[in-house]
Amino acid sequence: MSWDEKGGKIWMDGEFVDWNDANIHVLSHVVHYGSSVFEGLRCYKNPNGSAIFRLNEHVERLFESAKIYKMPIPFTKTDISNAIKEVVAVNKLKSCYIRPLAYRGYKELGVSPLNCPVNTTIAVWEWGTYLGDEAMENGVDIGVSSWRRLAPDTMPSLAKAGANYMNAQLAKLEAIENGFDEAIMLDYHGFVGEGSGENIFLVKDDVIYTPSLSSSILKGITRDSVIKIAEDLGYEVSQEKIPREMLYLADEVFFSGSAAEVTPIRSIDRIEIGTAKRGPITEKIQSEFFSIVDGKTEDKFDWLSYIEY
Ligand code: PPE
Repeated sequence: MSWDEKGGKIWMDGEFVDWNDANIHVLSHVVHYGSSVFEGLRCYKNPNGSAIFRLNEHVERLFESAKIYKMPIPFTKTDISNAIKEVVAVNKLKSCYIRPLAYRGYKELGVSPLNCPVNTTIAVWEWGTYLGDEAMENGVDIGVSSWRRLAPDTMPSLAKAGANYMNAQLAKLEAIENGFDEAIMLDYHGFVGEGSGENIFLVKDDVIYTPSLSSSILKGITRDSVIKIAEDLGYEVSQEKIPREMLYLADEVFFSGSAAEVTPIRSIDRIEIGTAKRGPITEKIQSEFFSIVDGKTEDKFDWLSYIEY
């Protein structure tokens, strides 16, 4: 199940459909108005089996995103959790990325989505490191985008909606054009927000900082995992408004995300961060994160849901 093979099955509204037949009509509401909400999860293979990381939290957030957009998903949370596990098992994948998505489908066009059905789909594929294998050790180079995050009274950042990623695309395209691996966007007020697909953390004098939810960010589940791991390791973690220049002065900066996992950042706007390589606290958190998902340490936070094949 990869984009090259185009094999395997995709779950669509309760049925398993061949990858190549998982199509929708071009006049579906979502195609015209971006009316979708989605999730991204990872399943990790470890010596005890294969386990999905924080399944319940992702399903919960999918339903929260749908609630904000008044999109009634015609399945229960348990149905979706079971379907997520099933689609991994049916595709016989041990380690993969999982993409559940709910969207307004095909019935009529016009801005109001109310007459359009809500369809739900879950796809899986093998996805390696998000920003490159080498990045996990050496860090990435990022730049502050000229595009800001969504203003709080424009589109809700706490909803993981497909349309939010038009904003993310602008930032990502600009980053690529400028030769950066990734962008970091400021919020409407000029404080640090998040990357195109990641939350951000910085370390200064052994204290860990991350933007608060009022900076138009997604409430990242990896962000929450990093906070819990860091606190468990004895670090103080502060969620607050972060001025842009605090990024440059940090000892360490890193991204978190389901796709990005824990990725160190070595430069911002071509300014070296700390020693311009993965810092010691980033390394500790990253290694604890991978020890949990790889089953090397006890799953003390109860984050892993094992798949039955
Ligand atoms: N902010 C944004 C804007 C975002 O898209 C993600 C996830 C996060 C923060 C981190 O959230 P979490 O995954 O719950 O820790 N981005 C998803 C999509 C990436 C993509 O390229 O597509 C992801 O990581 O799955």
